[in-house]
Amino acid sequence: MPDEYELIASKGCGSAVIEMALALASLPHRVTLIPYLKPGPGRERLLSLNPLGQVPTLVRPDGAVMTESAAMVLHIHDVAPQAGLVPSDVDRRAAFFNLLVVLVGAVYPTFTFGDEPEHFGLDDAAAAILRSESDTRRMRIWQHMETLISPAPYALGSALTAIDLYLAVMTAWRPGRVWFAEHCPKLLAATDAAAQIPAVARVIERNA
Ligand SMILES: N[C@@H](CCC(=O)N[C@@H](CS)C(=O)NCC(=O)O)C(=O)O
Repeated sequence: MPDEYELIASKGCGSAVIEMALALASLPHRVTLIPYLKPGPGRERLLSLNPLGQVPTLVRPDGAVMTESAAMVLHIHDVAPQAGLVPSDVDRRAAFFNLLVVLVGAVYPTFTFGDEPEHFGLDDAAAAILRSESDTRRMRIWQHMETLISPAPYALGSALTAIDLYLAVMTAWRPGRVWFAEHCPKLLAATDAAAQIPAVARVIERNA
């Protein structure tokens, strides 16, 4: 259907952030679930749209393809500003931009290189080191982010933004909730506030 977005997604992946954003923005869309790492027609199509083979990959109603979640969030905000995915005042926007880029430019790559380190031509020993070093680096980044927010109840104040959507998805990943509860309780509090919103809760449920 030409009037809708197609989100190429995998269960439990960062595509859930964009699924939440599309739902909150009330934009017509369909979700195509694929096993993003498994050779086959789903991955072949993904690779034809996004040479990195990553999800989320978003096909816009006019057929244009977007391959970066932060760009998708900013685009969805352009199309549906009433959803408030990006704050409107200058100070909050500055904090938002900083956190958004930390999430996609610092946190996400620790998974890119740590999740399947053997894909980078490493032997078992080197792969184990890369995984453990990227896990350690991620914990440092989260602890830095913890100092940047004061949830009230959302990461940037009384209104939910796209930062909360990333937190709702990414705090479920390594090192997991138990670690966040001990080391980053503010990030977890913002996560739990976001999870109270029905559209967010539905996507979390579908991705569990
Ligand atoms: N910078 C991308 C990262 C997306 C990403 O790494 N997605 C993971 C799944 S959660 C993936 O596709 N990993 C496979 C790979 O990087 O080869 C974004 O923010 O959208």
